[in-house]
Amino acid sequence: MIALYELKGKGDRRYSLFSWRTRMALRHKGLDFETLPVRLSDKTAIEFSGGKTVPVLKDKDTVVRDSWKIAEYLENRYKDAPPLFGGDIGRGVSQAFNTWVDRAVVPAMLQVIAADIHERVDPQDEEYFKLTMEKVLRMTLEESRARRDDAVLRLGKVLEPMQEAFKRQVFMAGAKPAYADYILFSVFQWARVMSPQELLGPEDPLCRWRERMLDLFDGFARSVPTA
Ligand SMILES: N[C@@H](CCC(=O)N[C@@H](CS)C(=O)NCC(=O)O)C(=O)O
Repeated sequence: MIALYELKGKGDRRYSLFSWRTRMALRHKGLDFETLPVRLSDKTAIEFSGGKTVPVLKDKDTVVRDSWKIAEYLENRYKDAPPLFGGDIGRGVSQAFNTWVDRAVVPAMLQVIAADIHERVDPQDEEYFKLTMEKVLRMTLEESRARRDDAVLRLGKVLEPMQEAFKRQVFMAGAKPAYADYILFSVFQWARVMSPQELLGPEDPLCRWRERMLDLFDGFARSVPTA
């Protein structure tokens, strides 16, 4: 069976946003998999991958690290299963979208939820998370909490184009969900699993899309431990 190495927080919360891209991609392809929890600060558990980040996917003798490379691997290896990209053009556009989400949406969300994540990581990861995160944020976690209202406004600005897009189409990929949806959804699932803040109002087109995503694969992403 395929094995997915991913982060585990308190109460068995699976909070790696990049792993959520892979989780959804595996379900999209109809592939069974087991998940192997690792701690953020325990790099020995994933040493075999040659890197220091999750997700790592192991499929028999093949080891792939990095969510984008995993998506490409699954698409190439499981050609007969439903497509994640829909051809070369879809793959190119999805990769560009992946980069934009990582550079624009992920940092904007992080500024909103960093302090909440810290409260829910594995206790043995708390110090490591605080040290690395405060370098990324260039402020303490306490300061980030105090500046949260501004961060929520900035996140709203970043997400505006997506709200417009969902007024015109039901999924990022069009009529049916595909990898582009899982890229954006992973950011909201990260927040859902690790932060009690409600970031989307019920009338927000993004909220309606997120509900559709949570319904996919028999409520796969809905039925996990959350904040
Ligand atoms: N580009 C990578 C990013 C992976 C990544 O940054 N993963 C985080 C967890 S969500 C991680 O493993 N960080 C390790 C660390 O901070 O030491 C991907 O898409 O897989």
